[in-house]
Amino acid sequence: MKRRSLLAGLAAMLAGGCSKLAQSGTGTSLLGAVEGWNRSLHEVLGRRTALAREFSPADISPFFRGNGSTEVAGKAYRVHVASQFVGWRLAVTGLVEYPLTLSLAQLKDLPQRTQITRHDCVEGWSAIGQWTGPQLSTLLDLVRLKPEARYLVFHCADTLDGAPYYESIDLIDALHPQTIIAHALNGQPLPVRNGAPLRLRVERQLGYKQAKYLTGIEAVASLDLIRGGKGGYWEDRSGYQWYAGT
Ligand SMILES: Nc1nc2c(c(=O)[nH]1)N[C@H]1C(S)=C(S)[C@@H](COP(=O)(O)O)O[C@H]1N2
Ligand SMILES: [Mo]
Repeated sequence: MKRRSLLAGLAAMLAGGCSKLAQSGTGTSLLGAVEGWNRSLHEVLGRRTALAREFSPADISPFFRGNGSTEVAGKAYRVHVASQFVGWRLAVTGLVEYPLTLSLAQLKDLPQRTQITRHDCVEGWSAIGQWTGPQLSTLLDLVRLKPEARYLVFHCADTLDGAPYYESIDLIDALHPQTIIAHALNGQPLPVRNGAPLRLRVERQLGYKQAKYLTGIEAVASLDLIRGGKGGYWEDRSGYQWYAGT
C-alpha cells in the first residue's frame, strides 16, 4: 500500500472513529496495511543496520593495493607526508551545532574501533584489511547534527581528471557502528596509496564509497547542490549507484 493512501486512511479513521472502522472490512485491511508497512520498514532498517562480516587476523591480505588516486598531487601534501601529518586537519561543518576542526592526534585520542573487513572494488578485486579509527558517530556526538541534516558529505584532498573526489552517505550509515574514520591499516598509519592520513570506512558498501585523503565532513539537508548533485565523484560521472550496498 502506498504511504499516501495509508495516511489518507489514517485520517479517515480519526474522522470516523477507530472502533467503528475496525469492525468494518476497510478497517481490518487498513490495520493490516499499517502492520505490513511497519514490517517492511523494520526489514529495511534491519538490513541497513546489520554488521558487515568481520574476519580474523589470519585473513588479512598481504598487500592492500591502492586504487583510483594513490597520492595527492602538490607540494603541500608532500610536506604533510614528511611531517607525518602533524598539520593535517579534519573539519566537521555544515548543519551542525558546534563545528569542529580536529587534528590527527585529537582523532586518535577519541575512543577507537578496530575491524577486519573485506573491501570490494567494482573493478573486480577485493582485499581484506584491518582498519582503526574513531566511529563517525563519536564525531557526530561532538558536533551535534541539526534536525535538518540528512546526509554527510566527505571532502577529499585529491582530484581525478581535475575534479575533487568526494562521497556521501545517509544518517543510517553515518551512525552504523562499523562506520569509522580510519587512520591506520593493519596496525600502521595509513599508507599514502590507501588515503593517508584519514579515510572513511563504511563497511556495508563498495570500494568507491571509501573516501580517502579526508579533509572535511559536511552535514547537509540535500545532495542536489553538492558538485554534480548525485552524491559522489563516480555517481556524478558514470552509472555508479549512490547506495552501493546490499
Ligand atoms: N579520495 C579518493 N578516495 C577514493 C578513491 C579516489 O580515487 N580518491 N577511489 C575509490 C575506489 S574506486 C576504491 S576501490 C578505493 C580504493 O582504496 P585503496 O586505494 O585503499 O585500495 O578508494 C576509493 N576512495
Ligand atoms: Mo573501486
